[in-house]
Amino acid sequence: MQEDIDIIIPRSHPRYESLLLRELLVKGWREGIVVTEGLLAHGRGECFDYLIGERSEDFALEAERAAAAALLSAKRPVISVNGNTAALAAESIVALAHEVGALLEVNLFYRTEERAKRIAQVLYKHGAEKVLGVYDATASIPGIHHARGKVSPHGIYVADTVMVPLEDGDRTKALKDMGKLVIAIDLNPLSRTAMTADITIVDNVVRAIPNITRFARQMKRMNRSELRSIVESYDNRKVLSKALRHIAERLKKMASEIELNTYV
Ligand code: PTJ
Repeated sequence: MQEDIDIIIPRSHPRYESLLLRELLVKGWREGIVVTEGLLAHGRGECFDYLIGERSEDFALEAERAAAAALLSAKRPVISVNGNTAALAAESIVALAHEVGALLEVNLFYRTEERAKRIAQVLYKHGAEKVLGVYDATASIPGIHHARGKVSPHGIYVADTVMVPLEDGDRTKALKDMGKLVIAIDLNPLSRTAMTADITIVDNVVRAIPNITRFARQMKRMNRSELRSIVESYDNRKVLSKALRHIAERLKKMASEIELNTYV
């Protein structure tokens, strides 16, 4: 895959990393893993990442640390996987699930049984031992109608903590209404998901997942009450506010530099 992409985009291209992600999404779309709407969602994410500066800022690291503590101290943690996440971060998401002892579940906004199977295959290919949500999506999230509310009765339905990369606000709220702690990964700090989740990671999923795994490794020796105190002292409103301030200040600085012709 990397080789195929190298033919299309030279590594010397200044936007190589960003274009690589785009190509991974397109490949996932061609293979029936990513839904067409997922390409649009990625474009929105790209734009916010551009404004943030395409790096994991302090507000992201703070949320990623809290997410690691929440997953490690949960009784039944589940990581939800959709098309975009499978295309961009299958390997690292399997590694994270392994590190924190979470279950992996395919949960799709635009659900088809065929796509659910394909996403599970991608996860198995990257070393997942068990993937829920394909043949056992027999429970429903209360208040969410149609196939997008289908979950496993052994996974998301009974989880106490659910991590939802690139989720929609509706389901985030419904999961919270079920009493679950919700961790979202969303580059848009203004999205309904970002505003509704308990822990919002404003970072690209490709950086966020390995960062959470790294924090989890560092926290492995902490006991449950130490981990819970990290989660309880975490303030999502402050983190979202920091993300917005970062974007605003960065844009102001760039505007001044452009005016003075010092922007590079
Ligand atoms: O595979 P499915 O059927 O579950 O569908 C997945 C999508 C993403 C199409 C579906 O969940 C959807 O329509 O999502 P939204 O409502 O467009 O929200 C996606 C959010 O993820 C937006 O706020 C984007 O800014 C954000 N986003 C996009 N790419 C990334 C991202 N956040 C983190 N990392 C990214 N790479």
